[in-house]
Amino acid sequence: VKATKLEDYVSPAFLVDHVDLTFFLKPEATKVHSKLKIRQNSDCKQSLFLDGDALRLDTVVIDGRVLGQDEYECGEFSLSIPDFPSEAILEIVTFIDPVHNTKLEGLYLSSGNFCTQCEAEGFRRITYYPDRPDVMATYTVTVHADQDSYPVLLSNGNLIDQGVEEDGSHWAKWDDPFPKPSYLFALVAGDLACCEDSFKTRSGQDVTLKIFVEHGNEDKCAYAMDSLIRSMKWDEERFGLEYDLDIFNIVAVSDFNMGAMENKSLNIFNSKCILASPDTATDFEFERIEAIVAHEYFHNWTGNRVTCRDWFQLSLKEGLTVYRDQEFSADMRSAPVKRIQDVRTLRARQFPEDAGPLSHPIRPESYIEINNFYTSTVYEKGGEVIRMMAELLGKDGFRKGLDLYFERHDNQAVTCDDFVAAMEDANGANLKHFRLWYSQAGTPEVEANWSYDAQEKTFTLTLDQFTAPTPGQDVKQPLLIPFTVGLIGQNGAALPLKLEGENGDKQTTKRTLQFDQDHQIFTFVDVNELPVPSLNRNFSAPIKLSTKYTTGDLAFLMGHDKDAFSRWDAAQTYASRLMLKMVKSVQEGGVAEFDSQYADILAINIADKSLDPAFLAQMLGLPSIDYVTEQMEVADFAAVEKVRSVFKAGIAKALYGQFKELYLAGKEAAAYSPDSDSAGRRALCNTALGYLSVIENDPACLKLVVDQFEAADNMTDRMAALSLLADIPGEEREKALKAFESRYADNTLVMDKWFAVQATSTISNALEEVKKLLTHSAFSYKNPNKVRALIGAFSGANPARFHAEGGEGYRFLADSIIHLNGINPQVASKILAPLGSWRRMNATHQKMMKAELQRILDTEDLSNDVYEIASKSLV
Ligand code: BAL
Ligand code: ZN
Repeated sequence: VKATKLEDYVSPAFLVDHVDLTFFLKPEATKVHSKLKIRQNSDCKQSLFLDGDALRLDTVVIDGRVLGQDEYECGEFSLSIPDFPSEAILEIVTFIDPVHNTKLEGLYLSSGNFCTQCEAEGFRRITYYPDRPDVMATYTVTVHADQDSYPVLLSNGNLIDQGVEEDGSHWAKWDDPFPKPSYLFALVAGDLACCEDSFKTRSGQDVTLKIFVEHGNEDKCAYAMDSLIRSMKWDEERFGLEYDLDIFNIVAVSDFNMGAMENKSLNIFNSKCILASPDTATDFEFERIEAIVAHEYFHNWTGNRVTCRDWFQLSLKEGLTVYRDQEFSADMRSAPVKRIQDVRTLRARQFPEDAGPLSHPIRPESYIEINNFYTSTVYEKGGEVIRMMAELLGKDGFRKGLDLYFERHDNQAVTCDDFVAAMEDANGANLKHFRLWYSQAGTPEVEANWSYDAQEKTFTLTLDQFTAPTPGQDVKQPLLIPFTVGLIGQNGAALPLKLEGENGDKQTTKRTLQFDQDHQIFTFVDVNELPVPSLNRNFSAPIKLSTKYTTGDLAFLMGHDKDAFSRWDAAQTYASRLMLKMVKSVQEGGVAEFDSQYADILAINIADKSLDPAFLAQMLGLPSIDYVTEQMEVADFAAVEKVRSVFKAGIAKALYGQFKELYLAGKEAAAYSPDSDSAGRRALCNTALGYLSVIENDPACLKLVVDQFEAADNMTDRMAALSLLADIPGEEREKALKAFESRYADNTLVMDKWFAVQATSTISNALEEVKKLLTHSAFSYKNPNKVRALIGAFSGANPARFHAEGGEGYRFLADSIIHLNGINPQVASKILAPLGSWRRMNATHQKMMKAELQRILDTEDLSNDVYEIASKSLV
């Protein structure tokens, strides 16, 4: 198996100026006629090389002349034509088989409708083509299909013609005037309902907005449409970016490998990222829909108008677009809560990835299968890298850099270096050292120490950074870390921050230090009292911070830090520290005793009426099992799960009265609305219910949960109650699961939640239940959402059951991956990661996990996707 390497990049030998595609859609044998206007891109004569996969070649024609079979070479994954003219029209006819395309890459059928997914390398499964992002062409696409079965025919750009044939078929012709790489090509044909709205751009252009869904789902598009309109307006206001065509279409499909895809003017979405109604979607899902609709729309500029030169540059468009959608959500909702949620996700997904066998820089240097690099590192850490640049250059400086980037590179395929160069040149800045974030993998560990000199009135902050070796990178350099700090005085006031040697009277109480050496000392002067430092405020850099905070300091920050993120983070640090102490005690044969001081500080937060309910809900949320376990030398998920539940019960008992009050007050709130404030109130109310639910031997508390489940008028409250009940064995649990199942049996997306809630349950026989559910009529290995909801949720979000003593969790995951390898390799390799965490386990678990990885590697016909992740995980 051959790896593709960044250092081997060469520009394409031939370019394509225009693509003219004609499709005759048939489920088993779709005919694709491709007509390419090609020209040579280099001086030396070369063969024309085209990518192809799972295609049946029919004819090849150059400038009207049909080629004989000896005039080209057709391999399993390529078509090459020697002595290709320096300019020519190449026509190729191929046949493809969409109905048997279970990989869901290229053209396939979902619920009887044709749709495509071409990123990263799916276009080669439609026709022979130089399938690489630096070949950008304009496209004209004509789609022919049976009119009754497929009344809606869509492709990129504008509809320029359509007609009906005598044989019952009809056709539509689409033209996209913007040059684009093949990965942005899209086609949809089906029997779909449509919701329509419009948007006037700030320069007065009317844009028709359409969302196509399966019939019966028309009532679940309103939130996605509203999110789209708000995204379009926000991008104009914040970044001066306007939409550039008369039509913007979104299609929601049930079978989709990703969340959504930004094809030019024809976004295709996983239906779970579009469809929402109060009865079917939780607040979390409404929020995710808003973010993903925005993300895909924002790609129109950051990704489509300016795209990637090669797939190593994926973070050029993904990191930047993640940053943009995060900023959008922060403006639409509570910015501090959004930041906390994003950091939670980064810590839960990216930090473990960067600490494990699959660690890679945000701009990887080598891959076997590019699908494996749509990772949390490329996306979320990539977003953090952009955020750090914005922090260093300031809001206006960042905007100037982005303006220059578009001015220089519109309609081009470029690199991450081009982006950083635009940021530098627009600001007269030097980001040479900062660029290391693109090439160096691993999460930097920063240790902060400090001392206060009461006589000199100086506060000395000493920072050390260290990044552990990662695969292929033994030696690490110090990074430029923007480290935002504040000093808090004894009464909670922000103290002025003046560094030694600085002149002037300018007083600032928050500043970002440029920390760029292994070891660095910052001395603040004129500090009139002993402060508590607030560090890496708003998570200014994606690092792991260790400090010498006393528990008193942490309690103080939890009550006084004006930086909401750091206030929350102090709670996470404090709670983890206490839990780890309890784990140690349990492991040494003692008992896990809850330290009620922690509850006392939470009580102060609950009493603080100035706190936004959504933020208070975050303050009350405990660190996850994974987050706590990650801080152990040898992971012991069972012990952490046990201790965490004792810790939670301890808080619940200590603050019983407060939680009851919070809960009852929350229930009095106004009628349901999906808006951010209402969602925040529900989050707080359900957090309180979560605590009440763990009070043992209190039928009144259990009744609260059951009553909420039965009386809920929205999915957030219903699901919150169901997930609490799912952890409490007994009759009420079974009754609720049955009721939910019969209520939503016809709603495939809601059934995913029903699968996931059982897969992540803490009950002891969760795995047996999961195995039984594999035979449930609503489950299908062919639907990625189902696989992720049941198998992915069990192995990725139920750590204590997955790492069960006997290794049955590992065997189950390996069996599932081996089965899925033959159906959908992309989905199979995406759920493999938990097996790669063996290094952190004890010897017995290590052995079992490695044996399962080996069993996967021994599978016949192993896909490149699975091979790459399994082999790297085992090394
Ligand atoms: N480009 C793949 C889906 C997304 O990141 O928007
Ligand atoms: Zn994206």
